[in-house]
Amino acid sequence: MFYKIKTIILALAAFAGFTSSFAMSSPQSTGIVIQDPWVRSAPSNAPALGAFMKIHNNSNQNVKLISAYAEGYKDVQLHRTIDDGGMMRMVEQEFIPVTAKGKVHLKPGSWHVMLIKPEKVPAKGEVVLITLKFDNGSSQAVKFKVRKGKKMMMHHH
Ligand SMILES: [Cu+2]
Repeated sequence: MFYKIKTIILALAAFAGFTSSFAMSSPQSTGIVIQDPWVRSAPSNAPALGAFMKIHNNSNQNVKLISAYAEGYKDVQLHRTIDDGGMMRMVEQEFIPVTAKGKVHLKPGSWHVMLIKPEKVPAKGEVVLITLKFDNGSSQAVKFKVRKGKKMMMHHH
């Protein structure tokens, strides 16, 4: 019994060691970590698709997401949805700021990456590779999974 527990603990320790070394060798040496990247699924004739994620900035410097690129789209823009006197409107942004030791949540109704004029709208479950460029000189290619968006608002009758 004692041996069994010891084996499990050793296995856990080995696993923890593996995952932490894995994290260190990934391209996040700049301290920018992308979490939960996803593209909202859309009808096959959709003129644009929204891409969302959490950007964590573990560095001591403010950074800006300055551009995004994906093959198969006419343009990829940085957007923010704003409340313009009760009208929700998307406005193109020059950058998306992420404060030092902070994070920004790109989500429907807020900051997002806009994939414009797809050659072919990706289906649910497919992956869109988007390259994100930051003003600290780093860039990373991130796999965004296409999935259904949560319902954005409830209608009260
Ligand atoms: Cu948009």
